[in-house]
Amino acid sequence: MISIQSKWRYLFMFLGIQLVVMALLSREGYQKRVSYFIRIFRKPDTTGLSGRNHTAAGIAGGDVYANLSHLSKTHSQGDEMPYCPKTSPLIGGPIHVSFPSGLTTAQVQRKNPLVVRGGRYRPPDCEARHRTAIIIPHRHREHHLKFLLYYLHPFLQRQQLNYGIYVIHQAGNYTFNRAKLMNVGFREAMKEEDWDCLFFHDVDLIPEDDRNTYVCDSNPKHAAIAMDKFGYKLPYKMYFGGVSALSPLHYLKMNGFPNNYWGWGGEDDDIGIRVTLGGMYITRPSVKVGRYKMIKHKLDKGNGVNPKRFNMLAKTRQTWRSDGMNTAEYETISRQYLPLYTNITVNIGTEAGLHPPPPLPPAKAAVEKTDQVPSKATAKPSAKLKEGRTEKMSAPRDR
Ligand code: BGN
Repeated sequence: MISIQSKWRYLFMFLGIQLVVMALLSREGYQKRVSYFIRIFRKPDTTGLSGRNHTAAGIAGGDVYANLSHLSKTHSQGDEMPYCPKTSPLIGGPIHVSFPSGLTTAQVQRKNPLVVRGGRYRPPDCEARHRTAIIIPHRHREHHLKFLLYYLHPFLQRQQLNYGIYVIHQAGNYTFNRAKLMNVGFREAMKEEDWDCLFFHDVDLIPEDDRNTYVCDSNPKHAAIAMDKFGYKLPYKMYFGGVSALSPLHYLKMNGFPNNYWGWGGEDDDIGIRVTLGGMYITRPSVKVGRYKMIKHKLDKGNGVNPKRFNMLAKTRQTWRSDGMNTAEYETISRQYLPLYTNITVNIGTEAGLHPPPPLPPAKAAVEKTDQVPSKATAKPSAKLKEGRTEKMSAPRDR
């Protein structure tokens, strides 16, 4: 018969052998499997939004709100405020990004007490060296916007920027036009402030490293060089999508962005070509720093793939001077200064113009069999739309 004492002895021996085996496995390169077992016994992070963690590619990431809490609410007065240091002491490198389901806009507001009306911020303790506007083309992506704001506000505060966030919301249900909305964003943001840099930012891309500074270079900058969806690599050499940064001068040199890319694809390539046509080149941060996590989603309704994009891209060289910020027509429907951003809702019209003719009654349409007016061009402007202000951009300065 085995006594109780010897039972304990066997149990300890068994556990000891287990530990030795795990140590050996770990030494032999099975660290991943061992750490998997260790993680099972660790207490999970219930909020998913704080603390250190690992991104998809295994780089440690910190809490984006760490080291911001000590910033005081009162701005220093008068001339004596010194310039912020060239490199912000608040920058911490990799950021942990996750998307928990319970996040609310009120929580994002509470986390950002120094952000004022319209989503504006400037460092409380020093004079910012840079003024950056973030332009976000938007429709039906409120959920993504909430996450972007949760991460972007502290990210920009850590960089000690004077910044403002503009969400440019396309009114109506006609096909989405990302590039034209960015033209609107440029014009509307520049009306408010002499921004020295504009970041054109997709709503579903979250920066994962705050060393990716949101300031402009001497040439247009493509910031989203390494996205998780492309395996943290540039998908092709001329890629200019996701997040890009241009100074007002860069923007004028390339006549802004094209207005006629309706639907998904090609407009970012057109913008990339314009950089070269404007006599400039594309700069990029390193792949280590220009990392982004994309919030997963399906292709939106109203943003189907644009079948004309290949033909249009082939003609950019001929069209860029006559289609761009000098021809972007739109009507501002509303401008709201919300606590976390400025929301500008615009009518950008359809392929048939700003005020497309109303659709023909079905019987007449069948007789005429016309296919000149696209079938979706039914965005009849409402009374509210008609009240809006029509904008036509001024011609770019000669280069
Ligand atoms: C490209 C798209 C881009 C898109 C990237 C990444 C085109 C034009 C035809 C060559 N370009 O293929 O718009 O951002 O993929 O998804 O479709």
